[in-house]
Formats: sequence, C-alpha cells, structure tokens
Amino acid sequence: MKHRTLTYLMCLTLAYAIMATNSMLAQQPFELTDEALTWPDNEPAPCQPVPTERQLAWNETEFYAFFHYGMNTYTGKEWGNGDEKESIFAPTAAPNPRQWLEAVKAAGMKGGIAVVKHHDGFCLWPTATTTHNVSGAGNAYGRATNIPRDFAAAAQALGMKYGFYVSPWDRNSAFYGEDNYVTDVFLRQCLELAEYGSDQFEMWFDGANGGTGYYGGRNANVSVDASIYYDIPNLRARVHQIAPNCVMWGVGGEARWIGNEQGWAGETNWAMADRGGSFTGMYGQEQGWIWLPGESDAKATSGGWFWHNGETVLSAERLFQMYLETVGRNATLILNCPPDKSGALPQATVNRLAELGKMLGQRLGKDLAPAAHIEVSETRTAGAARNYEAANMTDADKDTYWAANDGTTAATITLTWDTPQTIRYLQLMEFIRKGQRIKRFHVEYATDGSTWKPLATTCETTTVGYKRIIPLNGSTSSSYGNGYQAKALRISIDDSRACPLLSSLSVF
Ligand code: FUL
Repeated sequence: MKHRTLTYLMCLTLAYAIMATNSMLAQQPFELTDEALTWPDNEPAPCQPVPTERQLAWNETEFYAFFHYGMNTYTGKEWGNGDEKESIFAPTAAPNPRQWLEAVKAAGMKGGIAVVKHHDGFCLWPTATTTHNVSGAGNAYGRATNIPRDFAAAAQALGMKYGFYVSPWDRNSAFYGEDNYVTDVFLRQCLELAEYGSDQFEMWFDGANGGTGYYGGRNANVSVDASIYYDIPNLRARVHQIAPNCVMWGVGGEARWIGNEQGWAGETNWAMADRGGSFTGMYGQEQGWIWLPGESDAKATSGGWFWHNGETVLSAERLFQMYLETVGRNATLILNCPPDKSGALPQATVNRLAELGKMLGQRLGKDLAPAAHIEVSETRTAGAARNYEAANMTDADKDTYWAANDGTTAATITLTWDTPQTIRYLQLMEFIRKGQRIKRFHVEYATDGSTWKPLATTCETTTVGYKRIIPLNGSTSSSYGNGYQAKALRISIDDSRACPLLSSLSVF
C-alpha cells in the first residue's frame, strides 16, 4: 500500500512538471533560429571550383612590379652560370628598394616581387644556406645589402604588398639535383625568406628546372623533374605556417603562368585549369577542376629581365595596352622594372611609371556608373540578411553583388544617364568567391536612350572573371579616341555556367 502511494505521488509530480513546462513554452513566442533555416540568405550555391581566401586576396593585388636585380646586373648576363665570384656584386650606391616601390606605386601598382636569388644562385641576403651571398660582395654597399629585409620594410611602410622570387634552379649549388639540395638549401631559403614577413602575398618560382651549370665545380648538365623534385606540398605547407597569405606561384601550384612574356591573356580566360594539364596558360579551362588564376609576367623595358646598358622603357601607351590585355582580361600583371648598377630604378623608368599612373587615372579613374539609373531583367529574391539588388554593383563594396535567380543564365543590365555621357570602357567584375560563371555577353549603347547599336564587336565578349575591361571600340591598341555619346548602355549576358553574379560594374 505504502509503495503504491509513493508511485502515485511521483506520477502526480511528473504530470505537474510537464504541465508547467508546457505552459511556459506556450507563453514564449515561437521563433525560427538560423539553424532551423538551411539557407536564410538565399545565397547562390557555389559554382565549383572556387578560390581560397588566399587566392582571393592575391587577385585583388591586380597590378604589381617585378624587380630583377642581382649578380646579372653586374655581369650583363640574363642567366649567370653560377661560377661568378661574389666580389662581382658591387653596387655603386646602397640598393634602395624604397625608391623602386615608390616609383611603381606612382604607376598604380599595389605591390612588388623582388628577385632575391636567380638561377646563378647568388643570394641577396646573408643566408645560412650557402656562402654564395652578399657577405662576400665586392664592396661595403654590397656587403650591407639585404634586399628581403629592406624590401619588406619599404613595402610595409608604403602600404604595399610584397613577396620574393627565389629560383628553384640553382646553377651554383654543389647539391643541385640531389635530395639534400631541396631539404637543406632550397626549402630553407624559402623559409628564411618567409621569416622576412608573415604578410607576404606571393612567392615566385620560375619554371626553369635544370640544365648546364657550375654546380660547385661539377660543371655538369643536371636536369630534374620539377613536378616531384622540389617536394612542393611540403614546401607550400611549411611556408604557409609562417606566411599564411602567401600564394605559391608557378610550381607552387596556387596561381598559373599566363603562358607568354608579352603581357597578354586570352580574351576568353577562365581562372580554372587542370593541374599539369595541356597548355592552358592564356585561356584557362572552363571545365578545369582546380582554381588556378593566371598571372602575366612582362617587361617594361626593351631588352632582358635584368638591367642592361642602352635599354629603353616602353611607351606609356604600350604599357596601358598590356594593362588592358592582362588586368582587363582576368589576369594579374607583374611588370618588370629592373634597377641599375646603383641599385635604383633609372630616372627614365621612374618618369615613365609616373606617366602610366597618370594615364590610368585619366582613362580608368572616373566611374560614370554610380550616376546612372540601373535596371536589370531580374533580381534574385532577397534573403534574411542579404539582398541582390542592382545597386550592389556600384556601391564600391566588394562583398555585395547583384545576382539572378537559380536557373537563370541570361540577363540584361541597362544603365541610363540623365544626359548623354562620353564613354570608352566598360569594366565588369564577377563575385568570384562563388566561382567564375559568365560565358558570353554583348554590349550595346543608345545615344537617344532607346535606339540600340552594338559596341565592342571586334573583340571577344566571353568570360569576365575577377575583372574584365572592354574597350568599347573593340581595340586595346588603337588610340584613346573620342569615345561614344551614350544616354544608355545595355549589357546582355547571353550564357553563364550558373546564375550570373556581378560584384562591380563601372563605365569610363
Ligand atoms: C624565367 C627566367 O628564366 C627568367 O630569367 C626570368 O626570371 C623570368 C621572369 O622567369 O623563368
């Protein structure tokens, strides 16, 4: 009996507890939490492959310099054999990386890569990995040289991005071709360089992978299989531990060579490629399964990569054309400006860079799009905390974008101004964080706002990617011209791998 009473009391208590909880719940308003919704912002699904955060940040550097300086500056060679005496390196003044960077900043460049070891193996810093370095230089300026240290400090002071070119091929090293060259020399050099700044944005590895050389007196012909010899996965992981945002270029596998040294990319240029696939440099591959964006290395001077007596600087018009054909075609541009024997950029180069900067500012500096009224054929349904309005393309915020709905692969964007504008260039940027999508588009303008005439008919209007600049007369090389009088401009996206997303639209 006692036992039954206890059981009864326990059941009663439990029943009261449940009722109390239920009434408490009934008083609380029912709220959906973020976890309960699978897709609160209605964001488009990524269109694979997509870039890493490191690759995205790298892409934003867009236009930067290459500085080929070192032993070859003093021998007049382009490729030293590796047997050059250290004492030949004798700058006539203290090398001045700050002057290099200031000059390229005036041209609109956002950073630079300094060559600190070329194929001859001579290191422009007092490395512990070889005696073939500045410590044995021919004068006090040479012995005091430490390019990685001074270049990093100058870039940081100027708010610019920086990185180093370190040649995997080393015609000086007695160990080149052996495993201990990779573990004890090359990897350590890369790590020493990474230690010069955890904020570096790119480490540059040329593709030259062996051949004849001094090799510590072996005077042999040593070739290696670059795809396995340099232990790239290990190299990449070790450098990223120190410099997490450093894109490992070329054999490093995070950005690709554009496939020529003339400063142009394909008009159709995908950021995707198959690793080790057939030649895709200029164009990339629409079906590529890894994100491998293109970088174009080109010379601002008439001769080699290193400074040579009597060389001239290319015209600002030619450099502007290169800019349009690289940065304007979904590639980055690394433009070589070689310092001379004094360790500074010649005045003619400095002057030309300033001229280029001015030209870029005049031609691509005043965006007419924010003043236009923009109409789109479709706007993706907004989510809880994000909308996909056309205005997102002109708000100067790279994290907002206009989007169409899933399933839409064609759309129009029409800009109308209150009064006709003189226009010459159209610039589009996809929101590549979710993959490169646009396959084909066309452009028209109307002087009266309604009679449409085609533009850019003599160039391919296919891919967009991170950035595409379309000269509206179709030519990257013709003179600046008078432009077009337009009251309206219409961009029709004709085909896309998935619903198109544009983060920016500019008209100049
Ligand atoms: C190449 C090198 O062989 C050239 O000398 C130069 O440094 C160029 C940028 O890369 O692979």
